[in-house]
Amino acid sequence: MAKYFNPFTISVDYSNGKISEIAPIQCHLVDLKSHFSDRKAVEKTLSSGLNPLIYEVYEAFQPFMSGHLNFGTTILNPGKIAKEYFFTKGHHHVRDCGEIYTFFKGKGIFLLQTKNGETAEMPLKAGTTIYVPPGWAHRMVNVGKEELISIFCYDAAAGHDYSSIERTGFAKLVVERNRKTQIIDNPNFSI
Ligand code: S6P
Ligand code: ZN
Repeated sequence: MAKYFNPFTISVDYSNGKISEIAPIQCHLVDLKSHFSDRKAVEKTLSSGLNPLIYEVYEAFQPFMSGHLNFGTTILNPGKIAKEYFFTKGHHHVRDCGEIYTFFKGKGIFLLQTKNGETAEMPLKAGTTIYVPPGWAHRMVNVGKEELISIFCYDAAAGHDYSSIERTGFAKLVVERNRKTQIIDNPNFSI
């Protein structure tokens, strides 16, 4: 008889999003070089010797496994490169599936877009749960002064397509202008 997969628990520290049983995946500025709109500002920061940690992801399943749900936390630090707030890379899923995020700390904007050119932007704060339907690329942006922390859940076999976003960019940028958070069109976006 086939052995069933063993149930398990993890411990999420809701004050900082860390999960003690899991080693996080870290994403620094150097990993997002081609994603920020002001490349000169990125190069200036890196060449001054700074390479800030932009976000960490703790995920229960690595590698991805069919039939399972992957889940874990994302901790996106506050900060900006020039006028643009820190964000996650953003991706489509290879195998289209929905995804749920619940935010429990911080303030942000969730950016979504389809390959048809539809876009959506959702404000985020502690208590916001967002459903991302299949087909929507997604990125979160931290527009607050503290970490933006969420817990996510999606099909563990979905896989990630980062290359589409690397090629097109996101249709919208989230920037600070005149001390206000603004969502503007990305002049370099192309489908
Ligand atoms: C995975 C899920 C999250 C992200 C994480 C970082 O489908 O959406 O775990 O991986 O928020 O974002 P990104 O775009 O770097 O994977
Ligand atoms: Zn995803």
